[in-house]
Amino acid sequence: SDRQPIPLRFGTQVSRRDDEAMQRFRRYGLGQFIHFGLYSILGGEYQGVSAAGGSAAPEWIRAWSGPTAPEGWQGTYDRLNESFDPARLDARAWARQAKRMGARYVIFTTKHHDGFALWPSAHSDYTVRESPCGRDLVGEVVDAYTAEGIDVFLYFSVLDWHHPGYLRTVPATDAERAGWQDFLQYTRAQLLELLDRYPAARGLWFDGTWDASWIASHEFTHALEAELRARRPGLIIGSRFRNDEHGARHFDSNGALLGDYEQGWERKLPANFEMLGGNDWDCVMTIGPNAWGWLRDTRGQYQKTADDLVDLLMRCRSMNGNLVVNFGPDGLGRMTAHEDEIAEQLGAWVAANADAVYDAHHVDLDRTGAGWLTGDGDRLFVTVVNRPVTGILRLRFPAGAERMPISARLLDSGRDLPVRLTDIGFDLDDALYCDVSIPADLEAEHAFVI
Ligand code: JFZ
Repeated sequence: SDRQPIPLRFGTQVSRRDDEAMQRFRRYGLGQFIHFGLYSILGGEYQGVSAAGGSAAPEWIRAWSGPTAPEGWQGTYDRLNESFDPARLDARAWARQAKRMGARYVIFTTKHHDGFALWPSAHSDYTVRESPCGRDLVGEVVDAYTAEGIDVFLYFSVLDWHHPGYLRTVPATDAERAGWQDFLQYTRAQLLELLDRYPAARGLWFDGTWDASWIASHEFTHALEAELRARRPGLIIGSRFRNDEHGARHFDSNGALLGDYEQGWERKLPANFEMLGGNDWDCVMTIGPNAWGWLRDTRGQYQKTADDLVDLLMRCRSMNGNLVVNFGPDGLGRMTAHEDEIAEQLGAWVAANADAVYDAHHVDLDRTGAGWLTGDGDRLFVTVVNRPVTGILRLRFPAGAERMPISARLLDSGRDLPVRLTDIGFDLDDALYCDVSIPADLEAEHAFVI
C-alpha cells in the first residue's frame, strides 16, 4: 500500500535474517516440544477427579476452579514441588529417541505458567533445588540433545502464577507497581541466567505474553530483547515475546514481524503459502486435541497417528515451515507408549524420505489434492497422502514453464514410475500436465513420495 509507515519507537528490531543460525532453522524440518513440570505429576486429575472433565489442557490444572475443584486447590498445587522427583527421567534416552524420530530441534519447558523452574535458578526459591529431584533438568536436556546434534530452544513462560508481583492487569497502585517492577527484574535475571548457564541453547521460545501488564511494558521488553540478542549473538527469538507501543503483537503496527520467525501457529496451519509473506515459521502441535502436559486418561480424545503427523509435516514443509510435535512425559519422566510408537513410525518414514523433508522447500506450482509438493531446486517431490482414484497423479505446469519432469520414481525404493506429458486439451490457459502412473500394487497404506 502507499500508506506512510507509522513512526514506532518500539517496533521490530530485526529484518529477515540470513545468518547461519536462521539457515539452520530453515532446514530443521521436524522438531520436538517437551512439556514437563509439576503438572506432569497429576496428568490432568487429582485423587481420581478429572479437572474440567478432561477437556482442559492438563498443564493448566492449577487454574482448576468450580464445583469439582478440591478445597484450597491452588495451595495444594503449589506444594507439588515437595513431591517432584522424576526418577525415570533419562534425558539421553529422550534425545536418542528424538534423533531416531528425525527431530533437528527441541523446545523444552524451563518454566511453565506455574513458575516452577526446572533449573536451580538463583533468582527463585521455587525450583528443582526445592524438590526431592535436586537435579538440573534443563542442563541435562541441553547436554543430551546437544550431544545428539539436536538444537535446543528454551521455552519460557512470562506469565507466572507463583511470583507475588505478577499481575494480569496494568499496575494501578504503588504496591502493584513495585511488585510488577520486581517481577520484571526477576524475569530479566532468569533469562540472562538461562543464556549464561546454557551457552549451547540456540533460541528462546516465549509464552504467556498476552496479559495487559506485559503488553504495557513495551519499553522494558524492547530493551530486554536487545539485551538478550547482544548477550547471545545468533539467538533466535520468535514473534511471541513482545509487542509495540500500540499493543500490536507478533507483527508491529507497520506489519513487520516482531521476531525472527512467526510463532503464532499453535495447533493450526496457514491456509496457503502466500499469506506468510515470506516469513519463517513453525507449527507446534499436540498429539491429542489440546494436551501439552501429560494426560493420564485420554479416552474419547483422538490421538494423532504417525500418518497424521507425516501429512502435517509435509504440509508445513510445502510452505517452508517446520513441524514441532509435542511430547508430555509422565511425572516420573517417561514418554507414553503412544509417543514411543509415533516417534519410531514417524522416524522410519522421515529417514526413508529425508530428501523431501529437510533440504526441500516450497515450489511455485498449483497444489494437488493428492498431497504436498516440495523441491530441492533439482527434484520435485510429491508426498502422496491421498491416492488418486484414477491411478494417475496429475501435476499442472503453466504454459511456457521452464522445466517439466522427465521421469519419476519412488523416493524410498527408487522404483521407476511411468510418466506422460500431455496437453489435456481442456485447459483454457494451455497449461501442460505431467501424469504419473501409480501402480495398483503400490503399498498405499502410508504416504509415499514421488
Ligand atoms: C500456551 C500455553 O498456555 C499452553 O499451556 C502450552 O504451553 C502452549 C504451547 O502455549 O497456549 C497457547 C498459547 C498461544 C496460543 C494458544 C495457546 N495462541 O497464540 O493461539
